Amino acid sequence: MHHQHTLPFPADFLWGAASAAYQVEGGWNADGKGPSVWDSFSREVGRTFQGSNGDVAVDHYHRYPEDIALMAEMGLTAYRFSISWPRIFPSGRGAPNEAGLAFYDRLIDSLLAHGIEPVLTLYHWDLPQALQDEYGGWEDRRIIADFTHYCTALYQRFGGKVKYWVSLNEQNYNLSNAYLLGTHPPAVQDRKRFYTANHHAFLANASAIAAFRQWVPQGLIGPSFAYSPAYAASSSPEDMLAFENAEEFTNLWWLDTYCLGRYPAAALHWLAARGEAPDIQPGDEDMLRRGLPDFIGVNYYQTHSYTDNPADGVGLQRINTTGQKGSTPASGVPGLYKIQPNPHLPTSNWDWAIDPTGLRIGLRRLTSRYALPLLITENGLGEFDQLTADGRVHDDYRIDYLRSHLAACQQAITDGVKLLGYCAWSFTDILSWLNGYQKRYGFVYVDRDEQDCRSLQRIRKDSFYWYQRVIASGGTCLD
Ligand code: BGP
Repeated sequence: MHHQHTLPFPADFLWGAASAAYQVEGGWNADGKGPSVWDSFSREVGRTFQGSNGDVAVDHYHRYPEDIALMAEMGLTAYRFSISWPRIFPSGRGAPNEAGLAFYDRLIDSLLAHGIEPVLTLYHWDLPQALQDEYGGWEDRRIIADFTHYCTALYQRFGGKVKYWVSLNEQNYNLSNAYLLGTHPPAVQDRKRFYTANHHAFLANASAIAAFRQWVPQGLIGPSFAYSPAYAASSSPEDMLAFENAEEFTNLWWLDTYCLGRYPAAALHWLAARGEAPDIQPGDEDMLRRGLPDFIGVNYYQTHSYTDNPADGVGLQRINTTGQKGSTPASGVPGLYKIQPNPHLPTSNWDWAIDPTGLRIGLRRLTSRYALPLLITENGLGEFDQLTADGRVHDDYRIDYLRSHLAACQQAITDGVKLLGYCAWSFTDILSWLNGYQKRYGFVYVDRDEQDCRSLQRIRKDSFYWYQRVIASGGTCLD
C-alpha cells in the first residue's frame, strides 16, 4: 500500500523503552532474593560470553533513581521492566519476600511520580532455581499452579497502580534455546521435552491471565512474542511450502495458541506422527481459551527467509554470539525448512537482517489474523558501541535503525493496525544473555565490561537526544 498521507501516532501512544530484571538489576542475592536458573547457569564454565553474569549487571537495583531521572529527562512515557520471580519467592512458592515486593513498589512509585507508565513483565526467563531442582521447571505441570500463585501475589500488590502487564516474555525464543539448542538453562536438546515445556508454559500463561481478570479487571495483559515474520526465499512452490512450514512452526504454534486457544493443525499432525506432540489432557483446551490476551506484545528484530530443506537436510544451529559478521551457520529443521540469507536486506554484525518493512508486514499479519491491539515490547539494534575521546557515543547506525522502524510503525498505523506503543530495546546498556557487554542496545551507555564493573557511569548516547526529540514531537519529527 502506498498511502498519500500517513496518520499521526495516537496522542496516547506509549513512547517507551525496555529492560529485564536479570539483565539490569544486579543485587543477585540482595534482601533475601533466591537464586534463579540464570544465576546458576552463568556460573557454569563456557555457558555465557566470557563468563559474564548478572551478579551486578548495571546495578539498576541500587541505581534505579538515577535511571528513572534519565528516563524522565528523555521524556519516556512508558518503561517496560520485568519482576524477578526469585526476588518475590526465593524458593519459587510459599510466602512472599516483603523486601522483594518493596523494591518493586519503590520502582513503580518512582516511575509514576515521573509520569512514566509502568509496563510490568511477569516473567523474563529468571525461573527460581528451586523449581528447576524440585521438578524440572517448565517440564512439570506443577509449574502452572506455582506461576499463577506468583502472578497473583503481584496482581494483589501492584494491580491498583499498574495498567499494562506482559505475561511471558519470548516463551518461543527462551524455550527453543533451553530445549532445542541447549544454549539457555537447562541446556537440553530434546524435541519431545521442548514441546512438553511449551505446553505447560501455554497453560501457565492462560492460567495467569484468567487470574488477572479477577484481580486486575481494569488492566490489560498479553504475552511478548519474539516475532520473526517468515518470507519465502523465492516464489517456487517448494520455497512457498517451506515458508508455510516455517510460519506454522516458528510463529503460529505460539501465536494461535495464545490468541485462539488452539494449536495449528498441520504442525500438530507432524509432531504427533513423530511422537513429539505435547500431552494435551482433558480441560487443557478449555484452560487455553479462558486465558486469551488483551493485546500481543511484539518483540521484533528481524525477518527470516525460508527455503526447502530435505528430510536429511541441515538441522538447527546456534546463533552468532561473536559479532563476527557472516559467521552464522546454515540452520533449519530437516523436512520442514531452512533459513536462507535474504539478499535484499543489510545485516548487523550479528547477521540479523535489518528489515523495517518486515515489521510493518508482521504487524499487519497479526492484526488481520487476531484482531487484537499490538504493543511493541522490544525493537532495537545490538552493536559494538564506542565511547569516543569526546566522552560521547555516536551511534548514528542505531538512530537509523530506530527511525526506520518507527516510520514502519506509522505506516502500519495508517494501514489500520491498532498500535498501543513502542518500547525500544533497551533503555540503558544491559547484560546480553549470551553476548556479555560487547553487544549493546541502550540509549544510555554504561561504563563497564565483562570483567570489570568500572564506574558504571551512565552516559547519554546520540540516540538518547534523538529519541528525546522524537518523543517531544509526538512522533511528527523522526529526523
Ligand atoms: C530478546 C530478549 C531480550 C534481549 C534481546 C536482545 O530475545 O527478550 O532479553 O536479550 O532479545 O538479544 P541479544 O542480547 O541476544 O542480542
